[in-house]
Amino acid sequence: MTLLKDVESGLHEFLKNNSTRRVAFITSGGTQVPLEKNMVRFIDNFSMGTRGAVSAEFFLRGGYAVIFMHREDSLKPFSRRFNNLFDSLEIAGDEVVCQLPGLKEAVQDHRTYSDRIFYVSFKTLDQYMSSLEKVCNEVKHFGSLVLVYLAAAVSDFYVTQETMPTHKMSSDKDLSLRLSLAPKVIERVVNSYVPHAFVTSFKLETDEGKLIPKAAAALEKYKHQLVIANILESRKRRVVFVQRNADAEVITLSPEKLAQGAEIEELIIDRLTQLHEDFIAHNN
Ligand code: 9Z3
Repeated sequence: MTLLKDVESGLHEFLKNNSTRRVAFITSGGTQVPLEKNMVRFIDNFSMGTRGAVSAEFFLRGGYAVIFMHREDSLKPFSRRFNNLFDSLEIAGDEVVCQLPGLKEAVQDHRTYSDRIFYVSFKTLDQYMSSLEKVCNEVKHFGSLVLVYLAAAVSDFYVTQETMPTHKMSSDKDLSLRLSLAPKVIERVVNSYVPHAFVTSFKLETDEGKLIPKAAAALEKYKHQLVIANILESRKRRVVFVQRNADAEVITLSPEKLAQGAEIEELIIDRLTQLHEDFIAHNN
């Protein structure tokens, strides 16, 4: 695939230019699952990629080089607040004035960090899986200096190529879908793609009672370094860090801070940077 080849050579160059830095490899946004080969219909999910985009900003501010692997058209660092840009423009003759608070700073930050962030996009689950492998291959030699941050909302189910109809499914009768369980790529990430990296996955649930047991089970199964557990509804103000052989750590953003515009990703990345630092010290 030429597209992936371009990504590989661009990424190679990027990593050469950032060879003295720690690397945060972030995945962000939702994966799409096609239902037809000539796709008209698909399964998708809610994620806009806020978690990944905000986290990327804090990793950059913390000195990391960032590989931002995101769903096409999902939110990106610095521009993420300005999706409704055109609603805020005042146009007088040829003059365009934009009074949006923070816009100037965002443009400045975008420029400041442009040499330290590399973008890779995906849309479908297949593209997500193959790009994940390619990027891991490129960063592998950074060893423990790589922090993998799997924030993308990845589909657990998909339609296999063998069972996928070629053409648009007809709508003259009820439709039964058979979805297969998607492979858990985290297993490959930890055991084969980047075995020396610090790997953080996210666990998303809607039922509080299942959150910590599921996070702990994922850690036990894949033996990676950290699961950040979050509930859909409260994800912007509360997360739990779950590690093996340590007590669960709750991180919360107070209502006052939230109202002032603070973001929980700042606290997440602060703590994560410390954990990564310890990890590097013990693995060098
Ligand atoms: C998350 O849990 C992220 O925090 C969110 C962020 C997707 C909730 P937003 O895009 O939301 O900021 O609105 N991501 C991981 C979800 C996931 O798919 N995890 C899988 C699992 O739980 C695989 S690691 O099994």
